[in-house]
Amino acid sequence: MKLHEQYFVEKNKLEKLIATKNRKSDFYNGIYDRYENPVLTREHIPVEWKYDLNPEINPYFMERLGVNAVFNSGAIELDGKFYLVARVEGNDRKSFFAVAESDNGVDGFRFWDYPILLDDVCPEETNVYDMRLTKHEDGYIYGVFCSESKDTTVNDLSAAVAAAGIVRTKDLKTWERLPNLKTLRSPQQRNVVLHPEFINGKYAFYTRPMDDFIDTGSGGGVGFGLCDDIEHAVIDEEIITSKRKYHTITEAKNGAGAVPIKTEKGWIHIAHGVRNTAAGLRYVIYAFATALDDPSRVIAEPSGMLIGPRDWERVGDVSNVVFTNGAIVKDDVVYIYYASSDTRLHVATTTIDRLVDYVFQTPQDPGRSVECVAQRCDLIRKNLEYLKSL
Ligand code: M1P
Repeated sequence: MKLHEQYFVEKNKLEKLIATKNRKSDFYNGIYDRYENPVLTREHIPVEWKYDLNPEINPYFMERLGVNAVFNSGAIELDGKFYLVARVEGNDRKSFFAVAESDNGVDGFRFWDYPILLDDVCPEETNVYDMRLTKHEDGYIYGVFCSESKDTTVNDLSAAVAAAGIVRTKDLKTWERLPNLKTLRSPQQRNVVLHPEFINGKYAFYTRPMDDFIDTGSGGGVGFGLCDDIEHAVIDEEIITSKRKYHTITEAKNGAGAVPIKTEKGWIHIAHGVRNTAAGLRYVIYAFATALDDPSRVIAEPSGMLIGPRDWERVGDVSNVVFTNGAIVKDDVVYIYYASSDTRLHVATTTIDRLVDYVFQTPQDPGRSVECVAQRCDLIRKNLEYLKSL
């Protein structure tokens, strides 16, 4: 029997999509560029992952294992190529990881033949997602992700527990699973990121202490903790770096995103902040810097968001969300991979110089409307005076 004719149609659609050039859009803020197309979507999934190609078994060429979304992706550059470890969510709601590769970081992303099959070392684990990839100075690439299990201690069908899973690799092909991170003082963890350098000879993690699966409760923001042994990672004390604050973009919660970027002026962090609204939680991306000699100490905190959901980014499975867990720096260009509305993945590009300028020169949030207006009036007055002087 021959392959179903629709197979070729679907294959051609995929090849055309991968070959589509991605151009900068006309969005302007001087800080970063946005692009016309997402870099990864559910349409990028290989045909062989969804259909049984054997016409005897699948005469109607039906999707047997559909894919719902491709979004929050870890990112890494290796030997000049751009790699994303994407969160792929099946129609069955389970997420898994898959590597997609591109030569230029803005288009042409193609999934490898197989997704990543993790070692099944954690029988209670139901779901995995949002891997952060750290090129650590110990020589390994670490993937830290959310490992989600059912909370069997309460009588609630949807109660869950989030922990930080850890894997390591040298080539993104062979993955060694390590025991999950233990944080002695925080019952749950999500959005955990491994710092790329040793701090006082120890592994350093950005954490997100949480009392509950959704609510961070007493968790005050992005945490920071040290551990001696990555093969049995245990963090006792977590101190808070970037704090949640009342009436800001981080009021409900925040979390580390991309692995911090080392610059001459400090470590630059690209994270997410969440606030509550009548329409539900709103997720935006923000940036801050910490000191080179102490990556837990915040030294610059520009006001407000860096990236907010715009136009059609606002709509998707979980609307009004932008979220990042990966960025790549190559030849001083910074590629920030961010997902919109838990549905698809985009890229925004900037440069190290621009990012440093943004983080260190953007004024802080003064905290109250009246002071924010005064801040803006000051800018306007200086501008009008400057224009008059020309
Ligand atoms: O749905 C939005 C995001 O929600 C979670 O983020 P947080 O832990 O800060 O609430 C994550 O599950 C993330 O995957 C998701 O994009």
